[in-house]
Amino acid sequence: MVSNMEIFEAASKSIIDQDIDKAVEIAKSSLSQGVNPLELIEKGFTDGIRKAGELFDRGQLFLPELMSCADAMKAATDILSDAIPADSRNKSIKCVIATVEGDIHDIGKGLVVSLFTVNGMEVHDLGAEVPSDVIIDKAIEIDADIIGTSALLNTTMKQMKKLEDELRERGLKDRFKTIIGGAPVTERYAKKIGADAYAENAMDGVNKVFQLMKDK
Ligand code: B12
Repeated sequence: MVSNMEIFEAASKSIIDQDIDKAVEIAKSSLSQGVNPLELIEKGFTDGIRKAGELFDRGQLFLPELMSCADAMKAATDILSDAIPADSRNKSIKCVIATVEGDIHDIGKGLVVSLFTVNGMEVHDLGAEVPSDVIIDKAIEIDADIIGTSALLNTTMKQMKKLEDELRERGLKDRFKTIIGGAPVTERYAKKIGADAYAENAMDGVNKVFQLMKDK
């Protein structure tokens, strides 16, 4: 019998090895063995993509290889996200989610969309590289409660400040609660720019949204 720890390690390795078939096989077989899909995403596949990022950082992995790692990650997490049990109690919470302008990273944002959806929220996923005015216009159109944005680059996190500034300029700051996330983003940065919450990961995001809705 293979332990969960061994499965997480194999999942992580499949991403670093850019082995899409292996990643899919691990996702499928783990589900049939009753492994918690969220735990497998966090402790297995996410660990792998972060390690791949470190190798890239040290020049030991090139961009096309990192892209193959990302493809394997997406294939596995798509399967696992579909298997997370859904909760339909929070349909009244409407969210607009996007990766900010100039930033193509959408894996983390995709997990946020999946977890918000399975936790019963109505999620409007605008994709990646989305300008702040487009995000705000969509939030107005659907009468959103929450605007969630993701940034993975030091150079694009300033788009989150731009969004806050635009909300203030348009007199909309009190109408929507904002939540931000992504590797370079911190709680401190959220406070500095006036975002309502920061989330370390997708599940933290779900809990923070519930908290924001209580305070609303
Ligand atoms: C995969 C990856 C890519 C893939 C992206 C594929 C895709 N479709 O997303 C590819 C290969 C295309 C890529 C491209 C680039 N990348 Co890249 N990439 C990564 C890598 C390895 C992993 C990111 C990831 O998917 N992590 C896994 C997910 C699950 O984690 P996450 O994104 O952090 O999201 C979680 C939380 O942060 C949180 N969260 C995130 N967003 C939000 C939003 C909300 C609302 C909430 C509630 C929560 C939340 O919840 C998520 C799930 O738990 C990182 C390294 C790293 N450590 O982050 C580098 C990294 C981000 N990339 C980097 C760079 C430099 C680039 C490029 C500029 C490279 C180049 N020279 O072209 C380009 C970017 C081009 C552009 N304009 O955007 C740098 C950024 C440095 C910096 N700080 O500015 C990093 C840190 C790598 C490095 N160490 O050098 N990249």
